[in-house]
Amino acid sequence: KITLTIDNIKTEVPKGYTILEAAKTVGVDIPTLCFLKDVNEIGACRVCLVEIEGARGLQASCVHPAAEGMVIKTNTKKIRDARKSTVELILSNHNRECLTCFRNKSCELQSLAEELNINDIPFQGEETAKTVDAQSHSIVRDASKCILCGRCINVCKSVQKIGVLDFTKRGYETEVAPAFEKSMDEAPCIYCGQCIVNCPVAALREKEDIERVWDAIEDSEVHVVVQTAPAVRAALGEEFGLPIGTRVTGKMVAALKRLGFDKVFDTNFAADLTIMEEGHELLHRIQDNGVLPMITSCSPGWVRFCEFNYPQFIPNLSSCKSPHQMMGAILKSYYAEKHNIDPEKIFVVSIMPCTSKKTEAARPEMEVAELRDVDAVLTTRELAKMIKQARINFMKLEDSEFDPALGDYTGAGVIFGATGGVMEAALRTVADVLEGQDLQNIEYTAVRGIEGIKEAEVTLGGNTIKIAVAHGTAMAAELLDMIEAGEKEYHFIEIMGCSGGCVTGGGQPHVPAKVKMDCDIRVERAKALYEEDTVKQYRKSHQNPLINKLYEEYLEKPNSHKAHKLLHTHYEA
Ligand code: HC1
Ligand code: SF4
Repeated sequence: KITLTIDNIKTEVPKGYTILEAAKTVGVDIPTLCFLKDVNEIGACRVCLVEIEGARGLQASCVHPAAEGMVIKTNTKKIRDARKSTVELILSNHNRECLTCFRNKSCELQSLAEELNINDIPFQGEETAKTVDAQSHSIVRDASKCILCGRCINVCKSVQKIGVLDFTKRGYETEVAPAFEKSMDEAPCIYCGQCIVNCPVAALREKEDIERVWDAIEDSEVHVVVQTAPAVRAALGEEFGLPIGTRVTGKMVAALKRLGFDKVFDTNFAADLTIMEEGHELLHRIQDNGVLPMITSCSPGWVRFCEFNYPQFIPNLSSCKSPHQMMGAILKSYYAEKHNIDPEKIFVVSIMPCTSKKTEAARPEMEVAELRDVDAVLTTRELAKMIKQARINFMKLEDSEFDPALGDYTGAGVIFGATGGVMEAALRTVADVLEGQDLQNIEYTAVRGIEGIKEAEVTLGGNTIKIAVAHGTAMAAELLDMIEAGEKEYHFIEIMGCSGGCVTGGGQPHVPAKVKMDCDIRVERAKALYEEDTVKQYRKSHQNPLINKLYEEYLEKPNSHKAHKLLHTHYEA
């Protein structure tokens, strides 16, 4: 432990703490901009400057280690002036169309300018033509908004181990972009959107699709169905000022009904359906010497990562479409028939915590009889925008329920949104099938949580099933490398493209880096889902009465010919 004084407050902190961390312990809040805990700790922007008694010049507190006996000041005129000049310099070369900016009111640079009382930019920096790349289905890169903080570069490189983005060109022309002036679309980008959720400004954002959805709602000829992913309910409330981890299922459904969707269903229903299909696919692969380990394929970011970087594992991917795609296929077949609606007149909207889902929905494989499974994918942030556009007072909404036709879901479906959730849901079903009974012990805690790769061995009906769970593509790579090297062997693996699973997907509300210093949003949002699981009447997918009805009336049995046609696909190397 070391003792130091910050703004006249004495404190004791563990060795190895930076000044920024030490200040936090006594409630002294130093502003930052490029800093992103554990990811971008490079002291580049020099906003977090502090004065250390006896040291020459001001020091970047996010990288400077705290030392025994230090006397530190964080709020003197010299410091305030230096911080102000730094931010003025950044703003002088920034596209300052704040009023019409995507990140207006959620921009970390804007908040900082306000805090530092910057009312004027005393000089205009060099203006260079900057690229806007809107070529992909998922992500828009607008270099005129970029402040070169490097957060996205390091998230992509170190958290995801992909490295699509880097500094390119030089001097005033410097941009953060894929190499060789490629579009994101031509680079091996998996569209996980982790760069977006960690961008302090609007340099990276999702490709919006709100207008197309409004048009569909407006068209009285079109039957517009919306479905919500499990993780959306765990974060949407943040857009309306609720604490991180507040579950808003009922209000979310009420808002969707008010927006004018004809039917509001839950992707969780289809998550239950996925478990039926995937659970049986696993049993068949084990019984018939199929390709093992089988790896989940519901995270499109992970699927792209596999296609780009580990194509040798493509045969291991489950042939199941992801839940929201399955839902689309069921809506345009079973549901259309049952309710006598022309499937061509059904417009399916998926509200997802994920930016990669936009590209997934556009994949050529994701259609049946020339009808797209899903017609539009909106992120959680886009849904919040629609609610605000419609001037709905979210906080005053009475809870509402999903429409009954395809709205029922089990606790197993809900936990899909957190890392380990798909595995746990699958085990609940596979265990009952193999044991031939309704098992009471259904909480597989070994696959929960956010620490590294999770492994377990479960003995079911005399069979030992070896499983593993990885989240974030860096961890996925580590796991696949061990399997390739023959160091590990499994039957079933869950991989999600984002660290923490869907709850921290690239389409979720922005959380400022400052807040992320004290709170692990992966943990808080996941809690909201596990809570919902415990209050559901049914907690195993095969107990969902609507799922059983769907098989009885239409699909016959899991992995039937019809189920294959609608709910499965295949990926090619
Ligand atoms: Fe997910 Fe899924 S859990 S992929 O993380 O399998 O996006 O939430 O909707 O489709 O159910 C995302 C979340 C989501 C699908 C399901
Ligand atoms: Fe990297 Fe993901 Fe951003 Fe693509 S979307 S640049 S893979 S962080």
